[in-house]
Amino acid sequence: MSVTSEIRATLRDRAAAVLRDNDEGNWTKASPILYPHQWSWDSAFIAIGWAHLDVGRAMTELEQLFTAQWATGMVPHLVFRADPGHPYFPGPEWWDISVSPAAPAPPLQTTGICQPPVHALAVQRIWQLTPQARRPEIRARIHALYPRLVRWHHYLATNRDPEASGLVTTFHPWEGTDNSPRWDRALERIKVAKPGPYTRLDSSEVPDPSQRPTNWDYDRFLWLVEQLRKYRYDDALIYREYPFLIKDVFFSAIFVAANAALLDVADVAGASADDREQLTRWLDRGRAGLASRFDAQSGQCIDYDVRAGEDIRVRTFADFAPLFARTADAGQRAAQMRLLDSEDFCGHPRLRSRLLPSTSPAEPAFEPQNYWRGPVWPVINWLLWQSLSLLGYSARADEIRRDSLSQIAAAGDLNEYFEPFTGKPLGSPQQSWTAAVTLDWAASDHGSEAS
Ligand code: 2M8
Repeated sequence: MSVTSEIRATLRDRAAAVLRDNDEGNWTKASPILYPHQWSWDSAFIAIGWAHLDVGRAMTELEQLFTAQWATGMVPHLVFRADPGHPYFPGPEWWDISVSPAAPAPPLQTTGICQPPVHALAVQRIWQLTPQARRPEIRARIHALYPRLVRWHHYLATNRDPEASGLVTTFHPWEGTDNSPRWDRALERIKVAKPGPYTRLDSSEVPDPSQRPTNWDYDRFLWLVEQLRKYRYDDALIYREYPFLIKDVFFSAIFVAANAALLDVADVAGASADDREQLTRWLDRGRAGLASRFDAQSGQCIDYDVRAGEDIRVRTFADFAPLFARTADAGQRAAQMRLLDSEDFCGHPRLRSRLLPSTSPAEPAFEPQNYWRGPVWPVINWLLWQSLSLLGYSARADEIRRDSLSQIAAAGDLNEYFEPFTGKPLGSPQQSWTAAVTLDWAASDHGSEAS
Protein backbone atom coordinates (compact mmCIF):
# COMPACT_ATOMS: atom_id res chain seq x y z
CA MET A 1 0.00 0.00 0.00
CA SER A 2 1.43 3.36 -0.86
CA VAL A 3 1.43 6.22 1.61
CA THR A 4 0.17 9.15 -0.41
CA SER A 5 0.21 12.69 0.91
CA GLU A 6 -3.55 12.35 1.33
CA ILE A 7 -3.18 9.32 3.60
CA ARG A 8 -0.46 11.12 5.53
CA ALA A 9 -2.71 14.14 6.03
CA THR A 10 -5.58 11.94 7.26
CA LEU A 11 -3.25 10.13 9.62
CA ARG A 12 -1.91 13.43 10.93
CA ASP A 13 -5.44 14.61 11.70
CA ARG A 14 -6.40 11.36 13.39
CA ALA A 15 -3.22 11.23 15.44
CA ALA A 16 -3.62 14.86 16.53
CA ALA A 17 -7.21 14.10 17.55
CA VAL A 18 -6.03 11.16 19.70
CA LEU A 19 -3.52 13.36 21.54
CA ARG A 20 -6.13 16.09 22.02
CA ASP A 21 -8.74 13.59 23.28
CA ASN A 22 -6.24 12.07 25.74
CA ASP A 23 -4.95 15.50 26.82
CA GLU A 24 -5.59 16.40 30.44
CA GLY A 25 -4.21 19.93 30.12
CA ASN A 26 -0.64 19.43 31.29
CA TRP A 27 -0.27 15.68 30.96
CA THR A 28 -1.62 13.07 28.55
CA LYS A 29 -3.26 9.72 29.31
CA ALA A 30 -1.31 6.85 27.76
CA SER A 31 -4.68 5.66 26.44
CA PRO A 32 -8.27 6.58 27.29
CA ILE A 33 -9.40 3.42 29.13
CA LEU A 34 -6.64 0.86 29.59
CA TYR A 35 -3.95 3.32 30.74
CA PRO A 36 -5.65 6.41 32.21
CA HIS A 37 -2.58 7.91 33.96
CA GLN A 38 0.81 9.37 33.00
CA TRP A 39 3.42 6.77 32.05
CA SER A 40 7.08 7.75 31.86
CA TRP A 41 8.34 6.62 28.46
CA ASP A 42 4.90 7.05 26.94
CA SER A 43 5.11 10.71 27.99
CA ALA A 44 8.45 11.11 26.27
CA PHE A 45 7.06 9.77 22.98
CA ILE A 46 3.91 11.82 23.52
CA ALA A 47 6.03 14.97 23.88
CA ILE A 48 7.52 14.21 20.45
CA GLY A 49 3.98 14.03 19.09
CA TRP A 50 2.96 17.28 20.79
CA ALA A 51 6.05 18.97 19.37
CA HIS A 52 4.38 18.76 15.95
CA LEU A 53 1.33 20.59 17.25
CA ASP A 54 2.72 22.93 19.90
CA VAL A 55 6.30 22.84 21.21
CA GLY A 56 5.24 24.57 24.43
CA ARG A 57 2.70 21.82 25.16
CA ALA A 58 5.42 19.25 24.43
CA MET A 59 7.68 20.78 27.09
CA THR A 60 4.79 20.88 29.57
CA GLU A 61 4.34 17.11 29.20
CA LEU A 62 7.93 16.49 30.30
CA GLU A 63 7.93 19.20 32.97
CA GLN A 64 4.85 17.65 34.57
CA LEU A 65 6.38 14.18 34.54
CA PHE A 66 9.55 15.46 36.18
CA THR A 67 7.59 17.03 39.06
CA ALA A 68 7.23 13.42 40.23
CA GLN A 69 10.99 12.72 40.15
CA TRP A 70 12.25 10.94 43.27
CA ALA A 71 15.02 12.31 45.51
CA THR A 72 17.27 9.57 44.09
CA GLY A 73 16.80 11.08 40.63
CA MET A 74 14.52 8.25 39.48
CA VAL A 75 11.68 9.24 37.18
CA PRO A 76 8.87 6.86 38.14
CA HIS A 77 7.33 4.57 35.55
CA LEU A 78 3.82 5.83 36.30
CA VAL A 79 2.43 8.98 37.88
CA PHE A 80 -1.08 8.44 39.20
CA ARG A 81 -3.13 11.46 38.34
CA ALA A 82 -6.28 12.42 40.21
CA ASP A 83 -9.61 11.46 38.74
CA PRO A 84 -8.46 9.69 35.58
CA GLY A 85 -12.07 8.77 34.76
CA HIS A 86 -11.26 5.04 34.71
CA PRO A 87 -9.96 2.71 37.39
CA TYR A 88 -6.47 1.24 36.99
CA PHE A 89 -4.91 -1.71 38.76
CA PRO A 90 -2.47 -1.85 40.52
CA GLY A 91 -3.11 1.60 41.95
CA PRO A 92 -1.20 3.70 44.50
CA GLU A 93 -2.24 1.47 47.46
CA TRP A 94 -0.46 -1.52 45.98
CA TRP A 95 2.76 0.47 45.52
CA ASP A 96 2.53 2.46 48.78
CA ILE A 97 5.59 4.60 48.07
CA SER A 98 5.22 6.30 51.47
CA VAL A 99 7.57 3.55 52.74
CA SER A 100 10.43 5.28 50.94
CA PRO A 101 12.05 8.53 52.13
CA ALA A 102 13.06 9.19 48.52
CA ALA A 103 9.50 9.25 47.16
CA PRO A 104 7.84 12.54 46.28
CA ALA A 105 5.60 14.06 48.93
CA PRO A 106 1.81 13.56 48.79
CA PRO A 107 -0.48 14.34 47.09
CA LEU A 108 1.83 13.07 44.33
CA GLN A 109 1.41 9.33 43.89
CA THR A 110 3.70 7.23 41.74
CA THR A 111 4.99 3.71 41.32
CA GLY A 112 8.46 2.79 42.60
CA ILE A 113 10.15 1.58 39.41
CA CYS A 114 11.19 3.28 36.14
CA GLN A 115 11.17 2.92 32.36
CA PRO A 116 13.64 3.55 29.49
CA PRO A 117 14.96 7.15 29.41
CA VAL A 118 13.47 8.31 26.12
CA HIS A 119 13.02 11.79 27.63
CA ALA A 120 16.31 13.21 26.37
CA LEU A 121 15.41 12.08 22.85
CA ALA A 122 12.16 14.00 23.26
CA VAL A 123 13.94 17.19 24.33
CA GLN A 124 16.28 16.88 21.36
CA ARG A 125 13.35 16.41 18.95
CA ILE A 126 11.40 19.29 20.51
CA TRP A 127 14.36 21.59 20.00
CA GLN A 128 14.74 20.47 16.37
CA LEU A 129 11.07 21.30 15.78
CA THR A 130 11.05 24.63 17.62
CA PRO A 131 10.35 27.51 15.23
CA GLN A 132 12.64 30.51 15.40
CA ALA A 133 10.06 32.72 17.08
CA ARG A 134 9.66 30.34 20.02
CA ARG A 135 13.34 29.60 20.55
CA PRO A 136 13.95 31.96 23.48
CA GLU A 137 11.01 30.50 25.45
CA ILE A 138 11.81 26.85 24.69
CA ARG A 139 15.53 27.37 25.29
CA ALA A 140 14.76 28.73 28.77
CA ARG A 141 12.51 25.77 29.52
CA ILE A 142 15.13 23.24 28.32
CA HIS A 143 17.67 25.10 30.43
CA ALA A 144 15.43 24.67 33.49
CA LEU A 145 14.67 20.97 32.88
CA TYR A 146 18.21 19.92 31.99
CA PRO A 147 19.57 19.49 35.56
CA ARG A 148 16.66 17.15 36.30
CA LEU A 149 17.44 15.12 33.21
CA VAL A 150 21.08 14.87 34.28
CA ARG A 151 20.00 13.70 37.77
CA TRP A 152 17.77 11.07 36.17
CA HIS A 153 20.70 9.83 34.11
CA HIS A 154 22.93 9.95 37.18
CA TYR A 155 20.46 7.64 38.96
CA LEU A 156 20.63 5.14 36.09
CA ALA A 157 24.43 5.31 35.89
CA THR A 158 24.87 4.72 39.63
CA ASN A 159 21.98 3.13 41.57
CA ARG A 160 21.06 1.02 38.54
CA ASP A 161 24.63 0.17 37.63
CA PRO A 162 26.60 -0.20 40.86
CA GLU A 163 29.14 -2.32 38.96
CA ALA A 164 29.83 0.62 36.58
CA SER A 165 29.45 -1.88 33.74
CA GLY A 166 27.70 0.51 31.36
CA LEU A 167 24.61 -1.70 31.54
CA VAL A 168 21.44 -0.67 33.35
CA THR A 169 19.90 -3.21 35.74
CA THR A 170 16.12 -3.49 35.59
CA PHE A 171 14.11 -4.59 38.60
CA HIS A 172 10.75 -5.47 37.11
CA PRO A 173 9.14 -6.59 33.81
CA TRP A 174 7.04 -3.42 34.03
CA GLU A 175 10.22 -1.42 33.43
CA GLY A 176 9.43 -1.56 29.71
CA THR A 177 8.43 -4.75 27.99
CA ASP A 178 6.12 -6.51 30.45
CA ASN A 179 5.63 -10.10 29.32
CA SER A 180 8.58 -10.34 26.94
CA PRO A 181 10.00 -13.89 26.87
CA ARG A 182 13.28 -12.23 27.90
CA TRP A 183 12.04 -12.51 31.49
CA ASP A 184 10.55 -16.03 31.39
CA ARG A 185 13.42 -17.93 33.00
CA ALA A 186 13.98 -15.31 35.69
CA LEU A 187 10.27 -15.36 36.54
CA GLU A 188 10.16 -19.16 36.52
CA ARG A 189 12.92 -19.22 39.12
CA ILE A 190 10.73 -17.27 41.52
CA LYS A 191 9.21 -19.91 43.72
CA VAL A 192 7.18 -17.95 46.27
CA ALA A 193 4.98 -16.10 43.87
CA LYS A 194 1.56 -15.74 45.38
CA PRO A 195 0.82 -12.07 45.96
CA GLY A 196 -2.02 -10.83 48.16
CA PRO A 197 -5.53 -11.16 46.69
CA TYR A 198 -6.19 -8.93 43.70
CA THR A 199 -8.56 -8.38 40.80
CA ARG A 200 -7.19 -7.56 37.37
CA LEU A 201 -8.89 -4.83 35.38
CA ASP A 202 -6.78 -4.87 32.22
CA SER A 203 -8.08 -8.18 30.85
CA SER A 204 -11.64 -6.87 30.70
CA GLU A 205 -10.54 -3.66 28.99
CA VAL A 206 -9.18 -5.19 25.77
CA PRO A 207 -11.49 -7.12 23.42
CA ASP A 208 -9.45 -10.32 23.77
CA PRO A 209 -7.60 -11.18 27.02
CA SER A 210 -5.21 -13.45 25.09
CA GLN A 211 -3.57 -10.23 23.89
CA ARG A 212 -2.51 -9.48 27.48
CA PRO A 213 -0.13 -11.11 30.00
CA THR A 214 -1.42 -14.25 31.75
CA ASN A 215 -2.46 -14.58 35.40
CA TRP A 216 0.80 -16.49 35.96
CA ASP A 217 2.65 -13.36 34.82
CA TYR A 218 0.48 -11.06 36.93
CA ASP A 219 1.05 -13.15 40.08
CA ARG A 220 4.76 -12.65 39.63
CA PHE A 221 4.55 -8.98 38.59
CA LEU A 222 2.53 -8.17 41.71
CA TRP A 223 4.56 -10.34 44.04
CA LEU A 224 7.71 -8.56 42.85
CA VAL A 225 6.11 -5.20 43.67
CA GLU A 226 5.39 -6.51 47.17
CA GLN A 227 9.08 -7.35 47.53
CA LEU A 228 10.21 -3.94 46.28
CA ARG A 229 7.86 -2.32 48.77
CA LYS A 230 9.25 -4.56 51.52
CA TYR A 231 12.73 -3.22 50.67
CA ARG A 232 11.29 0.32 50.85
CA TYR A 233 12.37 0.85 47.22
CA ASP A 234 15.93 1.13 48.53
CA ASP A 235 18.10 0.34 45.51
CA ALA A 236 21.11 -0.85 47.53
CA LEU A 237 18.96 -3.23 49.57
CA ILE A 238 17.16 -4.43 46.46
CA TYR A 239 20.51 -5.12 44.87
CA ARG A 240 21.54 -7.27 47.82
CA GLU A 241 18.34 -9.19 48.46
CA TYR A 242 15.81 -9.11 45.66
CA PRO A 243 15.39 -11.98 43.16
CA PHE A 244 14.91 -10.17 39.83
CA LEU A 245 17.92 -8.19 38.53
CA ILE A 246 18.55 -8.05 34.80
CA LYS A 247 21.20 -6.23 32.81
CA ASP A 248 18.78 -5.11 30.12
CA VAL A 249 20.54 -4.35 26.83
CA PHE A 250 17.57 -2.53 25.31
CA PHE A 251 17.17 -0.19 28.29
CA SER A 252 20.94 0.32 28.27
CA ALA A 253 20.90 1.15 24.55
CA ILE A 254 18.24 3.81 25.05
CA PHE A 255 20.41 5.20 27.85
CA VAL A 256 23.35 5.46 25.44
CA ALA A 257 21.22 7.27 22.85
CA ALA A 258 19.78 9.50 25.60
CA ASN A 259 23.24 10.50 26.85
CA ALA A 260 24.20 11.40 23.28
CA ALA A 261 20.99 13.44 22.98
CA LEU A 262 21.73 15.39 26.18
CA LEU A 263 25.20 16.16 24.85
CA ASP A 264 23.64 17.26 21.59
CA VAL A 265 21.48 19.87 23.35
CA ALA A 266 24.17 20.80 25.90
CA ASP A 267 24.79 24.22 24.33
CA VAL A 268 21.07 25.01 24.18
CA ALA A 269 20.79 24.09 27.86
CA GLY A 270 23.96 25.91 28.89
CA ALA A 271 25.30 22.66 30.38
CA SER A 272 28.28 22.90 32.71
CA ALA A 273 31.64 21.36 31.88
CA ASP A 274 31.04 18.84 34.70
CA ASP A 275 27.74 17.73 33.21
CA ARG A 276 29.27 17.33 29.78
CA GLU A 277 32.13 15.34 31.21
CA GLN A 278 29.79 13.00 33.14
CA LEU A 279 27.50 12.49 30.16
CA THR A 280 30.47 11.63 27.95
CA ARG A 281 31.69 9.12 30.54
CA TRP A 282 28.26 7.44 30.73
CA LEU A 283 28.02 7.40 26.96
CA ASP A 284 31.42 5.74 26.50
CA ARG A 285 30.79 3.31 29.32
CA GLY A 286 27.40 2.39 27.88
CA ARG A 287 28.90 1.70 24.47
CA ALA A 288 31.57 -0.50 26.02
CA GLY A 289 28.94 -2.31 28.13
CA LEU A 290 26.85 -3.12 25.08
CA ALA A 291 29.93 -4.23 23.15
CA SER A 292 30.67 -6.69 25.97
CA ARG A 293 27.21 -8.26 25.44
CA PHE A 294 27.52 -8.51 21.68
CA ASP A 295 27.83 -11.99 20.19
CA ALA A 296 29.63 -11.57 16.87
CA GLN A 297 28.65 -15.05 15.72
CA SER A 298 24.89 -14.65 16.00
CA GLY A 299 24.87 -10.86 15.62
CA GLN A 300 22.73 -10.61 18.80
CA CYS A 301 23.22 -8.42 21.84
CA ILE A 302 22.39 -10.49 24.91
CA ASP A 303 20.70 -9.59 28.21
CA TYR A 304 22.23 -10.89 31.42
CA ASP A 305 20.45 -12.27 34.47
CA VAL A 306 22.51 -10.93 37.37
CA ARG A 307 20.90 -13.16 40.01
CA ALA A 308 21.22 -16.40 38.07
CA GLY A 309 24.58 -15.39 36.57
CA GLU A 310 23.44 -16.43 33.10
CA ASP A 311 22.95 -15.06 29.60
CA ILE A 312 19.40 -14.64 28.38
CA ARG A 313 19.36 -16.10 24.90
CA VAL A 314 15.93 -15.39 23.50
CA ARG A 315 15.52 -13.79 20.09
CA THR A 316 13.64 -10.52 20.60
CA PHE A 317 13.83 -6.92 19.35
CA ALA A 318 16.30 -6.29 22.21
CA ASP A 319 18.92 -8.20 20.20
CA PHE A 320 19.27 -4.97 18.25
CA ALA A 321 20.53 -2.91 21.17
CA PRO A 322 23.66 -1.82 19.24
CA LEU A 323 21.43 -0.39 16.50
CA PHE A 324 19.18 1.33 19.06
CA ALA A 325 22.36 2.75 20.62
CA ARG A 326 23.57 3.83 17.14
CA THR A 327 26.80 1.93 17.46
CA ALA A 328 29.83 3.40 15.75
CA ASP A 329 31.31 -0.09 15.21
CA ALA A 330 31.00 -0.99 11.52
CA GLY A 331 31.40 -4.73 12.16
CA GLN A 332 28.57 -4.75 14.73
CA ARG A 333 26.39 -2.71 12.42
CA ALA A 334 26.89 -5.07 9.50
CA ALA A 335 26.15 -8.14 11.66
CA GLN A 336 23.04 -6.46 13.08
CA MET A 337 21.73 -5.50 9.65
CA ARG A 338 22.21 -9.09 8.46
CA LEU A 339 20.31 -10.39 11.50
CA LEU A 340 17.58 -7.78 11.10
CA ASP A 341 16.64 -8.92 7.62
CA SER A 342 17.27 -12.62 8.21
CA GLU A 343 14.45 -15.16 8.45
CA ASP A 344 14.66 -14.87 12.24
CA PHE A 345 13.32 -11.32 12.09
CA CYS A 346 12.13 -9.03 9.29
CA GLY A 347 12.92 -11.57 6.56
CA HIS A 348 10.55 -14.17 8.01
CA PRO A 349 8.43 -15.36 5.06
CA ARG A 350 5.11 -15.04 6.87
CA LEU A 351 5.50 -11.41 7.92
CA ARG A 352 3.11 -8.91 6.34
CA SER A 353 5.90 -6.38 5.96
CA ARG A 354 9.51 -6.00 7.07
CA LEU A 355 8.67 -4.36 10.41
CA LEU A 356 10.52 -5.54 13.50
CA PRO A 357 8.37 -7.87 15.63
CA SER A 358 8.79 -7.75 19.42
CA THR A 359 9.80 -11.43 19.45
CA SER A 360 11.29 -13.44 16.59
CA PRO A 361 8.68 -15.61 14.82
CA ALA A 362 11.37 -18.33 14.87
CA GLU A 363 11.46 -18.27 18.68
CA PRO A 364 9.50 -21.04 20.49
CA ALA A 365 8.01 -18.44 22.86
CA PHE A 366 6.62 -16.41 19.93
CA GLU A 367 2.88 -15.66 20.11
CA PRO A 368 1.64 -13.38 17.30
CA GLN A 369 -1.20 -11.76 19.28
CA ASN A 370 0.26 -11.61 22.74
CA TYR A 371 1.61 -8.21 23.75
CA TRP A 372 5.41 -8.17 23.90
CA ARG A 373 5.70 -11.82 22.79
CA GLY A 374 5.39 -11.27 19.04
CA PRO A 375 3.33 -8.28 17.88
CA VAL A 376 4.80 -5.29 16.07
CA TRP A 377 4.95 -2.16 18.25
CA PRO A 378 5.03 1.18 16.41
CA VAL A 379 7.15 2.85 19.12
CA ILE A 380 9.88 0.21 18.84
CA ASN A 381 9.87 0.57 15.07
CA TRP A 382 10.09 4.34 15.51
CA LEU A 383 13.24 3.90 17.61
CA LEU A 384 14.70 1.59 14.98
CA TRP A 385 13.74 4.00 12.19
CA GLN A 386 15.50 6.87 13.98
CA SER A 387 18.63 4.83 14.53
CA LEU A 388 18.79 3.53 10.97
CA SER A 389 18.29 7.05 9.63
CA LEU A 390 21.10 8.39 11.80
CA LEU A 391 23.38 5.50 10.88
CA GLY A 392 22.89 6.20 7.18
CA TYR A 393 20.61 3.28 6.24
CA SER A 394 18.09 5.71 4.85
CA ALA A 395 16.37 3.40 2.35
CA ARG A 396 15.76 0.73 5.00
CA ALA A 397 14.67 3.39 7.49
CA ASP A 398 12.24 4.85 5.01
CA GLU A 399 10.75 1.42 4.36
CA ILE A 400 10.04 1.08 8.10
CA ARG A 401 8.38 4.48 8.18
CA ARG A 402 6.23 3.74 5.12
CA ASP A 403 5.22 0.25 6.23
CA SER A 404 4.40 1.52 9.72
CA LEU A 405 2.25 4.33 8.38
CA SER A 406 0.39 2.04 6.00
CA GLN A 407 -0.20 -0.52 8.75
CA ILE A 408 -1.58 2.19 11.04
CA ALA A 409 -3.66 3.70 8.23
CA ALA A 410 -5.19 0.32 7.30
CA ALA A 411 -6.17 -0.40 10.90
CA GLY A 412 -7.47 3.09 11.55
CA ASP A 413 -7.55 3.23 15.32
CA LEU A 414 -3.94 4.05 16.32
CA ASN A 415 -3.60 0.82 18.21
CA GLU A 416 -1.01 -0.14 20.76
CA TYR A 417 0.42 -3.09 18.75
CA PHE A 418 -0.24 -5.18 15.61
CA GLU A 419 -0.33 -8.84 14.59
CA PRO A 420 2.85 -9.31 12.51
CA PHE A 421 1.43 -11.71 9.88
CA THR A 422 -1.88 -10.00 9.20
CA GLY A 423 -1.46 -6.43 10.48
CA LYS A 424 -4.55 -6.88 12.65
CA PRO A 425 -4.72 -4.07 15.24
CA LEU A 426 -4.37 -5.29 18.83
CA GLY A 427 -4.43 -4.01 22.41
CA SER A 428 -5.68 -0.58 23.26
CA PRO A 429 -7.09 1.70 20.55
CA GLN A 430 -6.29 5.45 20.64
CA GLN A 431 -2.93 4.75 22.19
CA SER A 432 -1.18 8.10 22.66
CA TRP A 433 2.36 6.99 21.85
CA THR A 434 1.20 5.40 18.60
CA ALA A 435 -0.43 8.73 17.73
CA ALA A 436 2.79 10.53 18.65
CA VAL A 437 5.09 8.48 16.44
CA THR A 438 2.50 8.66 13.64
CA LEU A 439 2.72 12.45 13.79
CA ASP A 440 6.49 12.32 13.65
CA TRP A 441 6.54 9.83 10.76
CA ALA A 442 3.87 11.69 8.83
CA ALA A 443 5.93 14.87 9.07
CA SER A 444 9.22 13.18 8.15
CA ASP A 445 8.95 12.87 4.43
CA HIS A 446 12.26 11.93 2.91
CA GLY A 447 10.90 12.75 -0.51
CA SER A 448 9.39 9.37 -1.32
CA GLU A 449 5.70 8.85 -1.64
CA ALA A 450 6.38 5.36 -2.63
CA SER A 451 4.83 2.06 -1.89
C1 2M8 B 1 2.35 -1.43 29.35
O1 2M8 B 1 2.57 -1.60 30.74
C2 2M8 B 1 1.53 -1.39 31.74
C3 2M8 B 1 2.20 -1.46 33.09
O2 2M8 B 1 3.13 -0.45 33.20
C4 2M8 B 1 0.41 -2.41 31.74
O3 2M8 B 1 0.48 -3.40 31.02
O4 2M8 B 1 -0.56 -2.18 32.49
C5 2M8 B 1 3.71 -1.52 28.65
O5 2M8 B 1 3.56 -1.64 27.26
C6 2M8 B 1 4.56 -0.29 29.00
O6 2M8 B 1 5.78 -0.32 28.31
C7 2M8 B 1 3.78 1.00 28.69
O7 2M8 B 1 4.53 2.09 29.12
C8 2M8 B 1 2.41 0.99 29.36
C9 2M8 B 1 1.54 2.17 28.94
O8 2M8 B 1 1.46 2.25 27.53
O9 2M8 B 1 1.69 -0.20 29.05
